[in-house]
Amino acid sequence: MDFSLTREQEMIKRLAGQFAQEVLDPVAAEVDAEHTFPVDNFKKMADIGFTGIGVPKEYGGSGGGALEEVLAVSEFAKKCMSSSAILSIHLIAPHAIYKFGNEEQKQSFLPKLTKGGYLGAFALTEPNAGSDAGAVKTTAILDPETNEYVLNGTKCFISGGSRADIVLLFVLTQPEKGLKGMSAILVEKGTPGFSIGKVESKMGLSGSETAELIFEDCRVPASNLLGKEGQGFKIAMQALDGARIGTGAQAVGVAEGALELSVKYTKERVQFGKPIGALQGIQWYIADMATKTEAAKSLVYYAAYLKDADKPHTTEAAMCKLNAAENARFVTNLALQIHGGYGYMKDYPLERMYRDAKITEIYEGTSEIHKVVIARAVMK
Ligand code: COS
Repeated sequence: MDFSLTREQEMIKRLAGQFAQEVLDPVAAEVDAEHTFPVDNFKKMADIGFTGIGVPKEYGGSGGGALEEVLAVSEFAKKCMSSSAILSIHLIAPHAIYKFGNEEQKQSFLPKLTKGGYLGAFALTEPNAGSDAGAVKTTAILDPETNEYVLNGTKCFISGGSRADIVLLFVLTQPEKGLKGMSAILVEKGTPGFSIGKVESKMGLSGSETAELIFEDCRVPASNLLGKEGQGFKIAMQALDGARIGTGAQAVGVAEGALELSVKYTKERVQFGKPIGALQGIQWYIADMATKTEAAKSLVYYAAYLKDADKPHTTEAAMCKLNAAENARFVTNLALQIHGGYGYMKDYPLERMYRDAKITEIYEGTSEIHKVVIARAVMK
């Protein structure tokens, strides 16, 4: 069993770490305070090739797979969770197109998403279809005369939705069949009948704008159907299997970032005549934070390894995401506690990391849903 990264993977990790330090860190607080999508950060990610991770070079991608994605996403999350989430969520659409798309769709959409600076979004959730993803109500009915799908319905809580150029949308093409009538369709920004509704005000992850997407008699060419009619639910679930590894990576990254800050602070902060790191109570905090984060990272890497080896990874993706998300909350909470009053102030990044970390227990499936997925597999 070899736990080491290859030279290329070490290089990606280093490059992503440097990018996070030089590009993301300086604007992370501002992105959070202004609640704005960091357009420049995303364009720079595209210029370097981060937005094409997991897609072969022939389609404008940068190659690599789930582990390379994990490395980049984690490094970003150490400094700016919003930017890390933007990358991780963006990658769902190109990965799904690469896996399920036909050659024409790959040629037409992938280069834009991998290196062209186009942002992708994943639109499954609806007001009444959250954890119960099969309860989607948005319809796409084929008009045989024009060979277009006519879309009607509303998606909500769509990460990056207000900025996305290409939306991977889940709809019912045969509403009478329920989730077996679900299909995946690609919708481009600017398509008549497609508009942005409410942009949410959130507790954290403020740079990753979360929006409502509204479809009113929106006509999309039938050639934008990804895979076959009726395959939508499985495409969504498989896309989420990958996305959950990405969320696990975000959670590991934010925990690592909070731990690094805490270690530094415990050496600098003097109370009772000595650095607080000399106090055993603080050492125990640091030991727990480091051990649990290392364990969370191993599980995320393992799920990524399974995905890259083309092995079943639904359960491990759920496990790694569940565990890393719980750990991110645990570690950012302790990191804030170690920083005391300073940690609670907006002058320090701890309170932002604490707020941002919470979302990893909710999006791409709640912790409770992951327990359902895991228990079903274990108890089968
Ligand atoms: N990969 C491939 N196929 C899958 C799958 C996966 N990971 N998970 C389920 N399926 C298939 C099943 O095999 C089943 O196929 P058959 O009918 O051919 O047997 C079909 O999909 C329906 O599966 P299931 O019966 O398990 O569906 P449920 O309605 O019980 O839902 C959960 C399953 C709860 C796991 C699903 O709804 C889910 O993941 N919910 C959370 C949604 C989510 O993460 N939302 C966040 C969106 S992005 S912020």
